[in-house]
Amino acid sequence: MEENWNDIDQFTKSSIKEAGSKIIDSFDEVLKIQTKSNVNDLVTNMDKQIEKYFVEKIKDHYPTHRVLGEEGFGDQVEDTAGTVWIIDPIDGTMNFVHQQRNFAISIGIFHEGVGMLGYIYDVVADELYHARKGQGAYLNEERLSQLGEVPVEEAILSINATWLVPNKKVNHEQFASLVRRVRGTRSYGSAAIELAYIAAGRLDGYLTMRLSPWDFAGGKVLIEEVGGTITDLKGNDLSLVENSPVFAGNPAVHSEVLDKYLKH
Ligand code: 2AM
Ligand code: CA
Repeated sequence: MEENWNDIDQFTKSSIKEAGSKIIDSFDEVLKIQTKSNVNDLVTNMDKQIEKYFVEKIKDHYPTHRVLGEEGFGDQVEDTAGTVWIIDPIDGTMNFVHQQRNFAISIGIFHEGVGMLGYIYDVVADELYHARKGQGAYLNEERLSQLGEVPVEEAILSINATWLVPNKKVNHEQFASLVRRVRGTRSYGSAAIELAYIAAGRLDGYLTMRLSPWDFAGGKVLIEEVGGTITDLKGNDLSLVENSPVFAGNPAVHSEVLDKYLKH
């Protein structure tokens, strides 16, 4: 089926702004906080309310589209046929709860597995990153540049300290040697914001061990639109329906770090 991508783009932008206002308004209310997979994996009534808002609105306007959402109010999506929305209503819930900032709404819209539209809305900063395949990426009204070459020595790498102490998933010493080599490290606690910052050239690399499709779907469209690279830790394409470690970055940084620190 032919989609009207202009129409979908306008609809998504206005829905995201409205959802952002709902979240800001909720700062005056008492949050209901629950835990999910472990005591630090938080979910609030707002995560659920915002996802429901998107699912209901999308089903109303685009009944043939499927929705994969973190909180499970959308569809059971196991393949990428047709048009699929991949939504995280609040990425960085821990930041939302503890800091009331540094969280984002993330949406990627895919057609037959191809990323067509990507959005990351840093609600409190009022920064909407958006991209449409082949038509450029923007931060609010400003067009983002294609990513230029950055040497690893001048790179800012986003990585969580978890991966620099002994852990079950990766060789922390190899990561420590990379951290010593780059210019600096940061960690914002929202995968969506870290991916948006890669697209904007504010970060040059982002390494993380456990993301779900809704954490990276919007960022993938944005990053690819500015010539960045986003893969798993071996350089393979990310699946849109499975969890994966993620390595995103400036193409020069991505290729060198992959060869020297990750592939073997
Ligand atoms: P969330 O806030 O939507 O859960 C924090 O380091 C980043 O990783 C956030 O983007 C967070 O998304 C995500 N995250 C935290 N725990 C996760 C888990 N168990 N699986 C997948 N993503 C996770
Ligand atoms: Ca979330």
